[in-house]
Amino acid sequence: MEFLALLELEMDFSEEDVEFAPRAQLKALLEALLEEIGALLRSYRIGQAVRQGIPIAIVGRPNAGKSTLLNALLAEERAIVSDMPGTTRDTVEERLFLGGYELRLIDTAGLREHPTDAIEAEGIRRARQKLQEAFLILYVFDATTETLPEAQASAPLLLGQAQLPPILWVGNKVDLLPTPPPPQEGVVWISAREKKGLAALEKAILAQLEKAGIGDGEVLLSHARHYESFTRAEKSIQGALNLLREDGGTELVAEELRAAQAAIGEITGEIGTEEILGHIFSRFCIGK
Ligand SMILES: Nc1nc2c(ncn2[C@@H]2O[C@H](COP(=O)(O)OP(=O)(O)OP(=O)(O)O)[C@@H](O)[C@H]2O)c(=O)[nH]1
Ligand SMILES: [Mg+2]
Repeated sequence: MEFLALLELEMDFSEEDVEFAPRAQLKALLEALLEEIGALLRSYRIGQAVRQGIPIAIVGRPNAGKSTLLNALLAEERAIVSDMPGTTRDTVEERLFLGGYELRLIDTAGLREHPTDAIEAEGIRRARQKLQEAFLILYVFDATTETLPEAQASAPLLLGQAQLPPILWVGNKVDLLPTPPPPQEGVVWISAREKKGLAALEKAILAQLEKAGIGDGEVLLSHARHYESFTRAEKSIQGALNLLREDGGTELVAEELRAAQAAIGEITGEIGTEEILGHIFSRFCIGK
């Protein structure tokens, strides 16, 4: 606002050829602004998730106990559980409040290389699709049939994608093991059916979310309208910066800055010309 006021002033005194707005300072300011706006724009994905519920996908082989885990976390019998592999066919989504966050837990069809029928194949396709929007994957494996390294080795093929969100490994059915597995970094051992190890799992989920940049006290963009306004502000500021680098005309630079100000003003409230003029007259004594 201040620089815009100075530029306006320069234009009023254009015949005198004075520079009220130091260009190097203005460039540095615009560069800093671009960085700040860029960070805000990048925060939009997280901001939206925080507002709409953070998607967390529960995936793994058939019969691993994914639906049992969903029910245990929700403390209600939401998804059908059975000893038949391939019980969950479609994705099941439920909200869970945890540590001040609203989570969207997504139970999915068990993943396997060779589905037995077209419905199961479609369920697996949907499960893999859900991974794209998830912020975190809870990869559930049956600890009585697979070790952690085995689960980790087969997971990429089952998940079937290069780009994956962070994975939290969840070894289930420890109640059936003769001795409980030793604690290990990066894996949580649970019994979904006996509701054992759930507190540790919840803690691990929250730790992962914090690692992903959720809840570190940063300002997050969460509204599409704000995202759109900042995108326009970014474009105008970049435009002004390009002009300054090319020694573009003051009028054109001022025009871009006015546009940026108007875009930001849509969020903060209108920034009027009176304020700019107020700035001019509070700092300069203009007269004969
Ligand atoms: N002993 C024991 N059994 C479990 C545990 N968790 C799940 N089960 C059993 O394992 C079987 C499969 O559980 P589900 O929750 O339906 O498994 P799923 O991973 O959702 O399976 P799909 O939907 O077919 O992919 C059921 O018979 C559950 O009762 C556990 O912690 N301990
Ligand atoms: Mg299931």
